[in-house]
Amino acid sequence: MITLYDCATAPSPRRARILLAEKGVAHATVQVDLRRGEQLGAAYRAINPLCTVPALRTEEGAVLGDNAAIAAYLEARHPEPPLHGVTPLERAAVASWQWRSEFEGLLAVAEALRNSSPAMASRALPGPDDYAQIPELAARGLARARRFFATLNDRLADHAYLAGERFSIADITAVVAVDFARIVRLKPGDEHPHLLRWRAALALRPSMAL
Ligand SMILES: N[C@@H](CCC(=O)N[C@@H](CS)C(=O)NCC(=O)O)C(=O)O
Repeated sequence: MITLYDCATAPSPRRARILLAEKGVAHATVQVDLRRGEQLGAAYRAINPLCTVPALRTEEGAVLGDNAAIAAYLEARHPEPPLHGVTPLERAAVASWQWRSEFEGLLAVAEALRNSSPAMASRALPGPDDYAQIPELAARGLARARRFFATLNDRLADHAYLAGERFSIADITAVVAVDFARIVRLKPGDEHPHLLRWRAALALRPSMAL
């Protein structure tokens, strides 16, 4: 049985949850308690030495330790519906917006949160090693996340979805970043009408409730 190592409250595994639902892949779920540091314990480290969620145990028994591997595997194993684009140009657009949603969106919010939250002192980055917070990065992350909201709004002014007219994995990553931003008190507002329209349209997909 395919098994997702998950944490219901964390944004990165939400990306995998939504992707599995969009692909219609049945799977078991194991919750990893990040608040109690279970990801750093010996049992989980033996499953995923990166000490992060999500991880996916495949039908073949391999463990995929990050979203990039999980997305590549699921697209190859379950090509329908295609979530990485179909035409060469669509595929390029998906790759670009996927990268931007990770770097300008998710990582910006993570930078803001992880460098300011007292609960994350010495855990400024995920993974097996401890890193001290750099308070200046919190403000920078917030500024970058605000810029990302504006970037999405501009892009969605003349496109139904981020990579064009077809829903793709880039939309999954971007929506997870936008929703995650609430944790640093950032929400789309009246100045983001296109972003709000896109978010409302995505809300109709059952996967988005996950
Ligand atoms: N590159 C990884 C990043 C995963 C990641 O950062 N996961 C966070 C939860 S959102 C985590 O496991 N954090 C554990 C920690 O902070 O120690 C992916 O997207 O798969």
